[in-house]
Amino acid sequence: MKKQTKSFVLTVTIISLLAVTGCATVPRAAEQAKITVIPKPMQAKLTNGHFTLKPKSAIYYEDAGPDAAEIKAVAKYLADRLRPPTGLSLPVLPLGPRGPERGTGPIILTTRIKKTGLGPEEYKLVVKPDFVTIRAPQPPGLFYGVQTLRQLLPPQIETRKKVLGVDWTIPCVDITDKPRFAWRGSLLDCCRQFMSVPFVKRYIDLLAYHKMNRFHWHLTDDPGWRVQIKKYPRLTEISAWRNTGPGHLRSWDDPPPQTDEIYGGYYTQDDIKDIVDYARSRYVIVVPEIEMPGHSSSALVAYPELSCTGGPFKVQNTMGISEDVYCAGNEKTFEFLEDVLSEVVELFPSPYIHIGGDECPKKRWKECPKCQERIKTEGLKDEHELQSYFVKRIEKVLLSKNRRLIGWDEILEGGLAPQATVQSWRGMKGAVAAAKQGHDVVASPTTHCYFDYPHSKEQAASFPYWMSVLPTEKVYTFEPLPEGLTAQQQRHILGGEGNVWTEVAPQEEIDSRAYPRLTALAETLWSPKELRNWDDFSSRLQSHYKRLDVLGVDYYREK
Ligand code: TNX
Repeated sequence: MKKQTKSFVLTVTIISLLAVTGCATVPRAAEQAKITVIPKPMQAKLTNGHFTLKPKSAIYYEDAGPDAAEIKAVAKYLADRLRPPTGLSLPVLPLGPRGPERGTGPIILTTRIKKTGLGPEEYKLVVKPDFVTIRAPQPPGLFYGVQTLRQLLPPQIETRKKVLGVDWTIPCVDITDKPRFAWRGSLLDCCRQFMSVPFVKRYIDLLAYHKMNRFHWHLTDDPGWRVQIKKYPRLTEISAWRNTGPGHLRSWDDPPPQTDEIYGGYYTQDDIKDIVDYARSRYVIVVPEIEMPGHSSSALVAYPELSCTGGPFKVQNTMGISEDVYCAGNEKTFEFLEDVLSEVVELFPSPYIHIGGDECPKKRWKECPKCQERIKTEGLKDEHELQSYFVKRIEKVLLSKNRRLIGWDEILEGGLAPQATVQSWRGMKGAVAAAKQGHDVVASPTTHCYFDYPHSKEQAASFPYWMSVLPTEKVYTFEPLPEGLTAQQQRHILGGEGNVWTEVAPQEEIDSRAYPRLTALAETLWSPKELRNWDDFSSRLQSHYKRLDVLGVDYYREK
C-alpha cells in the first residue's frame, strides 16, 4: 500500500514536470480544434497546445492489482487500433513504480486515482503536449477514455490501413466523464433477418465506440430460431429456416411468395461464445432474448407437442404475430424451456436473461382444454393471469440459476413476477407502473427508441403502416426518467435501449436504420441532462459523420 502511494507521487511528479515544460510550446493550428466527442463528456475543456503521436511513443499500463491483466488488454486494444493507420507499433509496457520513460510521449492508462465516489465507468483524460493520461478507478473507465481519445484524433485514425500525410495530433484537453445511466443498450433483431457473425461483431464495436454497454440480442421469434440448443437439434435443423427469398418480409395480407427458396441461419454455440467474448472485451454485456410465451411459433414447427393444437406448422414467412404460442397447460412446455434456458445461461454470462413476454395472443389458450384446466387448478382469473403464471414460473427457473428476468411491459399484465425488470416499449406507462411497484426498468418507448421506423415522411410511404416517423432530432429529446416518480422510484430506471427490429431491415440496411439515431440515443443515456442541446449536438454530428465515413458506416443522410 505504502509502496503504491510512493510510486503514485513519483508518477504525478513526472507528469507535472512534463506538463510544465510541455505547455510552454507555441500554440499551433490544432488548438483551433473543437471537442466534438459523441456522447458529449460531462466536463471537457481545451487547454494549451497539442500532443502528437511519435515513432517513440509508448503505451503504459498499470501493472498492479487484480485488474492488471484487463488494463493491459485495454492498452493492447488501443495499440491495435492505432497501428494500421499510423504505421506505428507502439510498445505496450508496464508502468512500473518509476513512471514512464522520459521523452517517449507516453500514453498512460492507470487506475492510480482516488477512488471515492467514482463509478466503474468514470474516467479522467488529460492530454498535454508531452503525454496523455487516462485515469479511471476500473478498467471500463479506461476503455471509455480510450474511446474518447479515438474521437479526439483525426478521423483517419479509423482507417484500417496506413494513411500517409496525416499528423496524428490530439488537442490538449482536460476531460472528466461518467455516464448518466448504467444500462445503455441496443436491440438487434436477428430473427426476422439473419445477420452474419462478423456483422454482429461490427455492430457491437460501433456500440462500444459510442459508449453503449448492452447488446440486446433478439434470438428467437416467429420467423426464425437462431440459437443452437444441443438438446433440441430440430430448432436449428427446422426452426431456423423459412420459405422466402432474402430481404424485407412481406406483409401478412400480401400474396404468398412464388419461390421455393429457403432463407435463414443460426448461431452455433461456438459462434455465440466468440461473440460474447468479443463483446466482453469491449465492455458490452450480451443480453439474449428467448421469446415466450408468444412470438414462439418457430419452435412449435419443430416441436408441435408444445403447442395447444398439436400443429402442424410452418416457419412464418410474413411479418405479424402468430396466434400459435407455447401451451401454458402442458408440463412439457416448461421442461423444454427449462432445458433451453439451462443451455442459454451457460452461453451468456449476462446477469439478465430477456424472456420477451410481448404480444402473446390469448386465442389458443382460450380454446385449449389444458390451458383452461391450468387456469382452474391454479385459481387464476383469466388468460392474462395465465401469462403471469407462466412468467413467474420461468422467473423461478432463472433465479435458481442466479439470473434475473427481464421482459417487455406486457409482463405487468396479470401481475409482475416478484423480481422482474420491465422493458417499457408501449410508451413510458409501463416504466412508471413498474418503478412505482419497486421494479427496475429499461426504457425503450416506440416514440423515441424504435430505429426500425422511418427517419422521414418521405421514407414512411414505403414502410409498414404501424411505424411512425422518427427523426434523429426527436431521438435526441428522449428522456428515460419519466415524470411523476419519486427520487427513490427514479433509481429503478436503469437506462434505455434503441431497438432495431428487422421486418423490413436486412443486414445491408441496418446501418442506415441505426445511424445517426444511435449517436443521439447514446448521448441521452450517457451525458448529463443539463448539457442537452440539439444545435450543439448536430454541429458535433457533422464532424462525427467524417468518423462514421471512415468506419464505413452507411448512415442515413438527413436531407
Ligand atoms: C413490436 S417491441 C414488437 C416487435 C416488432 C416491432 C416492429 C416488441 C416488444 N414487439 O416484435 O418487431 O414491434 O416495430
